[in-house]
Amino acid sequence: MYLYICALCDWSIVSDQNMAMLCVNCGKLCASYDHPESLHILHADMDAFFAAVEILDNPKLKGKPVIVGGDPKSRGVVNTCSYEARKFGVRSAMPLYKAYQLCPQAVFLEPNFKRYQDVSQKIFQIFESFTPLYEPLSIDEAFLDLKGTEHLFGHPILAASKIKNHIKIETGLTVSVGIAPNKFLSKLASGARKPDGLVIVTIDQAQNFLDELDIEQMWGIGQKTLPHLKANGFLKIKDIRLADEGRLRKFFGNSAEHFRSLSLGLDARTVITDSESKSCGKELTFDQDLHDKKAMLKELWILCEKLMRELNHSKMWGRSVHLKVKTSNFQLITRSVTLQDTITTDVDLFHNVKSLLNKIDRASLKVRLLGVSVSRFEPDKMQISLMPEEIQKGKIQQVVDQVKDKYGEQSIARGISKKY
Ligand code: TTP
Ligand code: MG
Repeated sequence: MYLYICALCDWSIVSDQNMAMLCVNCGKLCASYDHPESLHILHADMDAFFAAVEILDNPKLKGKPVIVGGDPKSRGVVNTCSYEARKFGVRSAMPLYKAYQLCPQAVFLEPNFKRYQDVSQKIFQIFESFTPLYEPLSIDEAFLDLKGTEHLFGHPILAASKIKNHIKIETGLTVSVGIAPNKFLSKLASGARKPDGLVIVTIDQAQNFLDELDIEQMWGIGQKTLPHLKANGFLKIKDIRLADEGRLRKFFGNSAEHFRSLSLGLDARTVITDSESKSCGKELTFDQDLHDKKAMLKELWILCEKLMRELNHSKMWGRSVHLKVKTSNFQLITRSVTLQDTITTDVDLFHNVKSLLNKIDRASLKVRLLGVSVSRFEPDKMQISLMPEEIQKGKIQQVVDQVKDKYGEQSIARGISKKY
């Protein structure tokens, strides 16, 4: 399947043939995109965000190198800078004195976070008006999954132009957008032609697009690992794709397969909305490290009971359960599970946490902290079950909560608490 879009008037048509298509309105040659149904993940990132807001508020700064961060004689760092300042090598997180050395003629400004937050809110309202399925990544960027919005805004490529226009009209700012079959590709696409870019990477283009990118662009490679990889010949993302199995394992260990997949343009991660990414949890640090499973389960039951009570009170029922274990030497171990239905009782929460604990190798484990949290909330959507035992469990939980509300935390205990 191919999608043809006219760059001048946005006329579009889908065809199963790959051919030269002329726009019926303008007679211009249309751009063509293979597998258009896969192009639904959009990444949007505002250009030089803090600096762009400052220039918007003071148009005299337009065209000048502008550095947001504060007084260049202070000990702070650069928040961001305009693209004019970037030509001199100034970058985010660089010490201000260094930015001054590189570009003394720049206008240095104190950040005004309240103002940036307000603009950010407007931008996210625009994202939300296109789809409820958006995942904020920071103050100025988000992923949007536009699947299913075609009847409202046309193909995501057309929706992307509309989003860019809306943002420009509502805020006066420019945004760069990438559209691709997955998060990894769309994020790289949005950064490929900044500022004010719109880059589409189709399945067929993914390989060429990635092969040319420097290894720095690969997600998840830390600053410390980079020089080591480069010294060993991994300079481009292509070098990961082409490395043989043994070599990849040597440098990437257990993550070899993960990085290989990314280098091939494969990324199965879905767009997670804010309500899914938020979590609520309880944790406890112990005066003396815990060694045996029974002691751990006893503490976990207490955490589950407290957490579930809080969640029931705020009517927040989530589908993902997370267990956090910190060892005496500060190693952090986490295990998670996502369930079909939301968790509504402490007993269910505890059983899931217990299964997660069983997944951890506890031999010679000394535990200094345990934590339980729940995420992927479905607000006000307590799972309705018609199974008699589920109804029964829900009723018992309600009674337990009511008794505790009225007579205090210690007034009633489940049999389970006596077991551990
Ligand atoms: P970015 O989107 O990383 O940068 P940017 O929007 O300024 O520029 P680009 O066109 O490359 O996207 O970050 C968004 C804002 O977050 C940025 O304007 C300022 C702030 N920020 C910091 O305060 N410190 C930092 O180290 C970074 C990276 C960003
Ligand atoms: Mg940005």
